[in-house]
Amino acid sequence: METFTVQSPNVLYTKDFIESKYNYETTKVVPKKCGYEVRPVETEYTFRTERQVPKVGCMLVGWGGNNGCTITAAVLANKMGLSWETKHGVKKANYVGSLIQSSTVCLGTGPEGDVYIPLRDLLPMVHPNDIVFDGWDISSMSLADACERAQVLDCGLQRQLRPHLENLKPRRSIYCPDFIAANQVDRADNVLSGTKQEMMEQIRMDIRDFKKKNSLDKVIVLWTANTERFCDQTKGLNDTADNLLQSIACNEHEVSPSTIFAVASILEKCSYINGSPQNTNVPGVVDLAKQHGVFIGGDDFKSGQTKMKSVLVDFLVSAGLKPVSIVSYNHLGNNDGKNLSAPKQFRSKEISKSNVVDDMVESNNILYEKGEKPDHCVVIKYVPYVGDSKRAMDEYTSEIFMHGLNTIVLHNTCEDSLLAAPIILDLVILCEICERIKFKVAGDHEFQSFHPVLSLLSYLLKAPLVPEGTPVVNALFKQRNCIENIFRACVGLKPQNHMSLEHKHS
Ligand code: NAI
Ligand code: DG6
Repeated sequence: METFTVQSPNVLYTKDFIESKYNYETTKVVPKKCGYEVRPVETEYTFRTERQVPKVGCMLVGWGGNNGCTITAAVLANKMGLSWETKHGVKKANYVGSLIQSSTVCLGTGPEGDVYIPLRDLLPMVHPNDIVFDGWDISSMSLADACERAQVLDCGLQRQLRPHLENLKPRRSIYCPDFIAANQVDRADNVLSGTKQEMMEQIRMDIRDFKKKNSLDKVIVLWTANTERFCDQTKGLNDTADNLLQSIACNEHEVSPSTIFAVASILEKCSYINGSPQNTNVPGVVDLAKQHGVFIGGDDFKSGQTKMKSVLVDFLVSAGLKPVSIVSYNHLGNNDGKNLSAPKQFRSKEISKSNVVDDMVESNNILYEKGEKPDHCVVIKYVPYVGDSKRAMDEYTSEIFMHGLNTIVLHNTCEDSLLAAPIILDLVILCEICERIKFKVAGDHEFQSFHPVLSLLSYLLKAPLVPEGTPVVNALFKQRNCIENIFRACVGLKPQNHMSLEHKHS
């Protein structure tokens, strides 16, 4: 049940739905010879959100990796209410770092000031403890051994979880050595054989098997496996859904494992999210997702350094300062770092980490000429000793008043997988609630879903995938406001405007 109900003639609660009539206000700008003509525009939407929370399964590709085993273990620890001893005292399982579980939103103003509720309570969303996990990995290790290999969670917790994790074994996966670093070959002892078509059929059967065995209403598939190199995007190969399906049938070399997983998921009507930087979602995948009305999302979890970047550069540019040089260096010693030490896989990551300030720069034509960008350099080094504890160092140089310079240097140390794991939950939970939201614009007869390219996930992803021809937003708080305000609209509440006019009367 919801923790609040909205009393408004525009909001209707039925047994199955929350329905809200919502006036969406935008501003249309027409450039004129001299200046602009500006018109406020109002569009009436009706949002309909299913209230029944389904039983959800999540299948992770790369289940035995650091992110995959960490999130599975952490959800289990939360579900079982576990605590464990550390040298800093007894610690309890939590969901800190999850946008949905651990951040709050202002609902409105009560007798004692603003009232904040968890973001998860804005709409009826799945609780992470209720998500069932499964997945694939080219490494056969049980999840218990994978946690030990990852060296992320405390031993005291791992010991308690071992009996529950040792029976969880990843399903065999698609291994095409050319797509990930050669240094991963030692892990690959759990691989499917056969043609790409046969392997895709197996993945589809795995999804059905998981869904059936656990009596799930729906499954969401998420790639948290190694970063692949970019695949070629070629006419006839992967430019349309038909060509892509044909290329899989012909066992074409350039169809990557991550793309085969995307196709298998879409054909099973399961949303598919790409947590790594490679170009999994080629035009043929987008086309197939549109044909089947299935969500796809990506690319590349946005965890630490990039989140900071998309806040700091937004702040600098919106404060009228001009970032001219951004240098981001990081070193890490986990298997992700090892894979990224190969040039082609590094290149995928370099691309996704490099375009994350474009929208902020383009928004200010006082500071930047058309096409002008700050210098932006991304370096990643593999240093095994530091394991999962990634070090990120950033130098931002900005031009300030009268050509002065301002250099800001950041140093960040933290467990990479503990930043990424809650993002997996947020992606799955957000994607799932979006599957239950339908809307129509005044005059429409039918309700529709969001566009299959689910840009609402942008907050959680470094290189947000958006519908063709629509703007990419990287600025973090715009991305967060988008989620919050769309959810508010679903319950008939206006966006947060921060005007506080009621406090500005004399
Ligand atoms: P990891 O290397 O520990 O785990 C990846 C797992 O994928 C490994 O167990 C590997 O055996 C498996 N794998 C490789 N190819 C596979 C395939 N074709 N099918 C099934 N399994 C396969 O890496 P980690 O740290 O868990 O990261 C996973 C991905 O998430 C990487 O691509 C990384 O770049 C990306 N990422 C991680 C972030 C973080 O903060 N940890 C943030 C942003 C992205
Ligand atoms: C080295 O940068 C390894 C990567 O997988 C990162 O840890 C990951 O992409 C996180 O990057 P960011 O910029 O979101 O902290």
